[in-house]
Amino acid sequence: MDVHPDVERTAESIATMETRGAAAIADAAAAALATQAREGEAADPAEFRAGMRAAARRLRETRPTAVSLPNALRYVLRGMQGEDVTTLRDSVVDCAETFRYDLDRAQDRLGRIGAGRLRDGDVVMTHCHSTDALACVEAAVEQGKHVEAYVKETRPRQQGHITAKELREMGVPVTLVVDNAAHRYLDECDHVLVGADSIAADGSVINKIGTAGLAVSARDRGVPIVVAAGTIKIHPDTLTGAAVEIEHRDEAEVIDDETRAELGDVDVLNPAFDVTPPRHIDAIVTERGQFPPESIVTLMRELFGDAVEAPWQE
Ligand code: RUB
Repeated sequence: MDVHPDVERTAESIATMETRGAAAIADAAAAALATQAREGEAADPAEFRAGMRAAARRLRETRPTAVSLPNALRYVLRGMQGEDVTTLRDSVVDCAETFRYDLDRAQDRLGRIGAGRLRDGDVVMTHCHSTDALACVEAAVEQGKHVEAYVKETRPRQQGHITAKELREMGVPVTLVVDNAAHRYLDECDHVLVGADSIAADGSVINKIGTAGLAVSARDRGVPIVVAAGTIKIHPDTLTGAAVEIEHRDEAEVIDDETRAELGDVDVLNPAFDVTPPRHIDAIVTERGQFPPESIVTLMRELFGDAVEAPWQE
């Protein structure tokens, strides 16, 4: 079944990482489902539902690791109710709008909770670019606290540059460091502050490759590791033992053609995410409060129950 061209464009933009970061991906996916509902051509309810499922499948296949994407699709498709096309359409559009509004509010709330951990004069170290993590710094700055940041550049795609720019816009003094320099500067930091793409039932945090190593270094230096992640990042499939799939990206992100020709026959691996075990994490800050990683499973059960739906399936 053909999906709306806007769904195709959104899927493409997620796959190529023009739209990136778990929260932004979830938001874009919900918006695309609303467009499919509003503008998709469906002669009857069965066709409408099939079109919505096809759109959700197309969006879901783009990137595997950020659970915010299937969680967004689940939320919107669960709200698809009605016996005729008009009612079905309105229900999806309403639900997508509510989802996007709640996502935004959740990040504001989470930011205020996370800001509570930051004291006037604190220095944070960041990895990659996380809107949830930045919401905590922004709220602290709004509360009048002076916060400074060491920003890891985050090879290979250098999302640290986005973080540096956004922190500067908040007036936060920024020092950009290469990833390998993190350990060297941790003694000058009061917190490591990162986001998450998924949180597993045991409290493991799946985030940009390099997070796990940073957490080990931070433990070694006695610097607390705070994960800022809305509950949309909670991965319900892990309740039943499923592992989170780690995305591997093209080697072209790591080496260019010239380097490839010089190096000859070498394998290049480019995993986009890694898994930080709960013992290396001090707190997970959500819009529902902050949790020690081991207690995330209770929140997960409360939010998802034990049965995880896959409403995009035929
Ligand atoms: C982004 C990344 C971010 C999380 C959280 O990886 O790892 O830390 O997605 O982001 P990529 P947010 O650039 O590969 O998408 O807090 O904005 O949801």
